[in-house]
Amino acid sequence: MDDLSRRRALGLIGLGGAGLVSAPVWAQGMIDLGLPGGNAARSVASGFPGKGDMILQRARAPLLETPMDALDGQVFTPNERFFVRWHYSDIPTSVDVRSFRLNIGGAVRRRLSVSLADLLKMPRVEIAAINQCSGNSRGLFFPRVPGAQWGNGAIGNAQWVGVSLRHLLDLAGVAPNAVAVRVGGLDKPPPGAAPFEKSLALDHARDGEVMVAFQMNGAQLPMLNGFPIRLIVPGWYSTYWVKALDRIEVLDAPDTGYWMDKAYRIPDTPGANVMPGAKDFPTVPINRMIPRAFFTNIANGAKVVARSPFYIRGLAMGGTSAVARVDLSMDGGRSWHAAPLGPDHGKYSFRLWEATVPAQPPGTYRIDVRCTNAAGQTQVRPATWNPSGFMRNAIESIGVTAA
Ligand SMILES: Nc1nc2c(c(=O)[nH]1)N[C@H]1C(S)=C(S)[C@@H](COP(=O)(O)O)O[C@H]1N2
Ligand SMILES: [Mo]
Repeated sequence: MDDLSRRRALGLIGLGGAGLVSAPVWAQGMIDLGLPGGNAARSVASGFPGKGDMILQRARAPLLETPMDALDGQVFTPNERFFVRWHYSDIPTSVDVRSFRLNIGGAVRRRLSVSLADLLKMPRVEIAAINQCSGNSRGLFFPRVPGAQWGNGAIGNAQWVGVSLRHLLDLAGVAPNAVAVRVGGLDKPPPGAAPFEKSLALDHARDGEVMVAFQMNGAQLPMLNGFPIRLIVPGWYSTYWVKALDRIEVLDAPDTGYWMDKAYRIPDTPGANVMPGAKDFPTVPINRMIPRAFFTNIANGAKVVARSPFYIRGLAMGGTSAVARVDLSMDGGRSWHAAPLGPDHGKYSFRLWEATVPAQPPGTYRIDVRCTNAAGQTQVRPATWNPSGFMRNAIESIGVTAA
């Protein structure tokens, strides 16, 4: 799965020249997550079932972030390095695959109770899709916001195989007055709290892309990523990607549950942007993802050899449209240069980008990366802001010192 094994010879991209930026300017773009030793020194844990080294945000309920090196050089994120996020600590630790049932009910002609054996016999769909937490990169928001202080690693991409939600809804027969589809999983709320349930508008649920997945990168789902089945909502933030899915309920009225009505809402403004301190703005449930690009083989503060070209690469995503281009700048965004892209795995997948930066004299440089999708959406500076730290789409930067 190493796209770079197919790497073609690259020309030097036209970066540099007037690209020298003084340290104080680029330093403003660098935000430290405020942990001892800086971003690179966050604690790493390897003791979680099915997981390798992960950045430990919280042990219970688990919040495990993917280190950038696990995202480097490949578009599909290995299952054992895929990030983990649960809200409630009572999560499934084992599932009896023979007695497990996915129940489908509510506004349907007939209720269904589907075994895993039944599910595996149904027609399959397959899609490459990025799973990204709404709060990915929240730790980079400024002014700072409360919540899990994710760096850029609350994201992963996988090849998913499963059964389309439309197929299951057709088997149950959706009632004419249905408007939405609510899903829930095996994790349990503490007394008095609402179960973690999310819903999609009926047309979205029936678009043929939303699926109940039982396979992730050719293997069964890791327990912590929702074994035995989870919802996949291509192009949408992962709050909708309900794990350990055990119930689907067709609703004849909009979902007014806590996790749709109160949580995971964004300002109803372009880019979900509000002024820090703003209150009482209208909100909508978070929904489609937007373009992003990341550096994966080089981090802020990297040292490179002066007067020698150096190779940089990373990943880009388009959100709900394909990655159209990834551009780099070394003059603070005055000029942009297209980076060559790796193979296309579909519009919901990561796409690899790479570049060779021409030799630079000794000094400190800022490199910016920006993705634009086929619908013309792109990344911005200054960064947008909202009090939940959702939907970051700032142009990402790293500072590099050539010496
Ligand atoms: N059952 C269940 N599904 C869930 C959640 C949860 O708490 N319970 N969290 C959601 C959120 S907010 C995220 S970011 C993703 C994380 O998916 P992952 O752990 O597979 O990376 O799961 C989603 N699905
Ligand atoms: Mo999330």
